[in-house]
Amino acid sequence: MKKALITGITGQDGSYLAEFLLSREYEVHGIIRIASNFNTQRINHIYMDPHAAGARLFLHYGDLSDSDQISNIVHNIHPGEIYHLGAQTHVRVSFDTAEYTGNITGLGATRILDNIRVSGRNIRFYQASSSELFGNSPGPQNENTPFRPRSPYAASKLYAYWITVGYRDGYGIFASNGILFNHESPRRGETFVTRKVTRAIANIISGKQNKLYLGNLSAKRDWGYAPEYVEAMWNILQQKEPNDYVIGTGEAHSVEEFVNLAFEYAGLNPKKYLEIDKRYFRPTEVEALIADTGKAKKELGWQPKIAFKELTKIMVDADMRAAGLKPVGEGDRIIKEKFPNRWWQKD
Ligand code: NAP
Ligand code: G4F
Repeated sequence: MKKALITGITGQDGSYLAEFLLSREYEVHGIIRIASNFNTQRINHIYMDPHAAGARLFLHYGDLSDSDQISNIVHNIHPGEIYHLGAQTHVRVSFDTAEYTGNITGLGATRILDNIRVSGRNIRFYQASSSELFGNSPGPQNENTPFRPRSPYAASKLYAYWITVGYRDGYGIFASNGILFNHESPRRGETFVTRKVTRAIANIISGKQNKLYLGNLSAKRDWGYAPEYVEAMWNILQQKEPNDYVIGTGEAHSVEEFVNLAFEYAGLNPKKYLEIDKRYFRPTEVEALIADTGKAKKELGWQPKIAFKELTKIMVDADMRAAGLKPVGEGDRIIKEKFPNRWWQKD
């Protein structure tokens, strides 16, 4: 049985990836942080009592700041594949927590890679690199576009990107970077802009919120659908040789477009609710990200099915349902049509 270790298993991508790997008959191990409240909401539906016959999902306490814990986990599990997704992932917050972000988002990768090196085992390593690496390099961005990071988060991811390349070239480790553009879903963290908007819509209709405060509306992002992106991660580790790949949709839209589309889909006029609050602006912004995914299409055969408009509808429907409201319905229909054999449970 194939065995995988996922850091960041409690996050958006980690939860989908765990579900995907279980559907492929993997034994899945995940690292979770100790917290004073449960932080496993996104994986509760796949959790199995480890004593139960046939259990294939196992959770281990660990923190990416603690080399000893990481070392014990890697040593005891002997995974064939490690998906390193754990990180402080919020760009705006990284300006307030620059050193911490460097420690977790940057050095965390070294802590894992060095364990692979010392173990001498044949372990494949996936680094969750980000389109934030490109910063203000003009798009469309591909694997040869210069990196110009614009935040402590992006600078930390830059370090992790190059340490991954370094361990591949220097020690022959199968280590690959997936340079993923923004990907969203009903499981997206509530403080990222798409989810903040779709939750606000459900709250406004429920009468629990009457204003939505946002920052820069003009920034453009290449937004895709997270379940499709975790399939790309797996695909990257199944290649003959390690390599680095850009993953995105090839379409860019502004935050303002997302807001307008989501509100109008739900039958609301955004002008009535939207306010700008300076606290959500960043000292340095990444104005436009758009992926050139030629390499991924050619070498991985990977192509997304969900584009911007569909993603928006899927997210609004899911947040309406979560709030106990009747979804508009198009998002649900799109999922049914495009993924008749989907491997993830309904959000
Ligand atoms: P996410 O939802 O924010 O999840 C982050 C995960 O990292 C959570 O499981 C979190 O645990 C864990 N984590 C944070 N600090 C940790 C620490 N000190 N020790 C151990 N675990 C820690 O992120 P995501 O959207 O799934 O993204 C997954 C990865 O892809 C991240 O590395 C992110 O930077 C990268 N990425 C994401 C995107 C995107 O658009 N989503 C695009 C490009 C790259 P808790 O649940 O306990 O907080
Ligand atoms: O949703 P965001 O916070 O995502 P951002 O900064 O693009 O980062 C996400 O994607 C990266 C991949 O490119 C990942 F590496 C990273 O881990 C994370 O998942 O912000 C998107 C845009 C920004 O331009 C921001 O300034 O939305 C703008 N924005 C406007 N108002 C806001 C808000 N962002 C947030 N979070 N909250 C607002 O109120």
